[in-house]
Amino acid sequence: MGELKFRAVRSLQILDSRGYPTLQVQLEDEAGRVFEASAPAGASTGAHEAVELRDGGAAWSGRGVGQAVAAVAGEVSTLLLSRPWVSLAELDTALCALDGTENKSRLGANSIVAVSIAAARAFAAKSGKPLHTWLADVAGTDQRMPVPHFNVLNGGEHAANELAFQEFMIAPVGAGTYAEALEWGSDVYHALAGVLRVRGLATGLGDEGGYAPEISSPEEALNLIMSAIDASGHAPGEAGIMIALDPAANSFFVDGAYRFNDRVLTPEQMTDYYGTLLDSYPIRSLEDPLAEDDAASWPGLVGRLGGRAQIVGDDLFVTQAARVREGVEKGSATSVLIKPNQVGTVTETLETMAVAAAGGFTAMVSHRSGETLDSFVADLTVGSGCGQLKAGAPARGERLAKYNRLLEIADSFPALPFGLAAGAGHR
Ligand code: 2PG
Ligand code: MG
Repeated sequence: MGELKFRAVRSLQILDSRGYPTLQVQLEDEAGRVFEASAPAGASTGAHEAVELRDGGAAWSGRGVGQAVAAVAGEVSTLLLSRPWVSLAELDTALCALDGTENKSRLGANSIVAVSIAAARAFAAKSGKPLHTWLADVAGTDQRMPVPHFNVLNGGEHAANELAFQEFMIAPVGAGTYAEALEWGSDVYHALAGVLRVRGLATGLGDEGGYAPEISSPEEALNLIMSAIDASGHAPGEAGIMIALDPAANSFFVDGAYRFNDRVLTPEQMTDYYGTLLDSYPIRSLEDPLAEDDAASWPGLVGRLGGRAQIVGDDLFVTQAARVREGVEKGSATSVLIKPNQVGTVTETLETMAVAAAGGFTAMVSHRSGETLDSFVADLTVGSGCGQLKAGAPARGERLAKYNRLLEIADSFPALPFGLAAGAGHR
């Protein structure tokens, strides 16, 4: 396919969807084509994530990315312009070597992920293929349109309410096409606003575009969503709309116990509690049901609930192949959440997905709570064929950048299959 040569590397501090600085990168190839990418940022981050480079100090509350911008304009640019590149794997490996740390802390995972994604776009363009198809070729995977998981009700660290669980998602698994799934999700999202208004609850939004009403218990949230599904005219369950939760349990695991509302639960009691939720609601997926510091309790939860719902590790695995491999061996989960900026490069992200697939785990690709208009995760989801994406509510530009990109792909490639991949059907 020939070599890729760059002739310019540019970087810029921009603002993300929360109004905090992040990094935009542009790579210009020898034909003068420009490929852009920008880094997302999490709020509920895992302890083992690759590390962002932030300036500290008083400006921008310490969140400026001037050093990261300078690193890309300086050292990274020198590397990228120094020679032609045969593959993204070669370029990503060289980026990691230039950084030289275990956790990308010297150049910053924010710099590295933006460069890696922009480079992936450049390689795809050179091949003459759309990004998702090029990614599938590199990974050796079959493309698939995903079931979108819309985060319609926000709590935890993504909202100012008292709700401990972070994300309440709806998954239109019964839709026939991606476009139909988006329509059903939009229907429920708008119906939920109506349900909240009728009950006198606020319809202000959390960080990911879901509503953030002043409620505090998971059951209240689930009941509101069930009412919204009903009001939308769609059916709850496998033929219609299922629910997925990301409690992000790290945030309420304190001194060895899960503490929310008036509850103080041991890991076993927390597992029992999820069992009662699975009995009462059509929940298909539980992400970070337990804390990363409580890793020893995960296999027990999988043993008891893993046949009834997909158990997804986010903070537990932080998109890192070695951690997923360990999780497969221990039976800590049945699925991995995939966020490219948790590991740093596109190549490492694809490796983690390959390890998950080889171990019989499913995968769900994810945005971050702080986002930009970059839609890379949409192409990654289709190219990897994992069949599941979560990118927030079906509202707000930075979330719709991903969902609308999927519409474009579906429109251009109508023969792509839609739905959960084999093995992801733990309903
Ligand atoms: C999560 C994510 C994305 P954050 O916990 O799954 O929804 O949140 O980006 O804040 O880590
Ligand atoms: Mg999560």
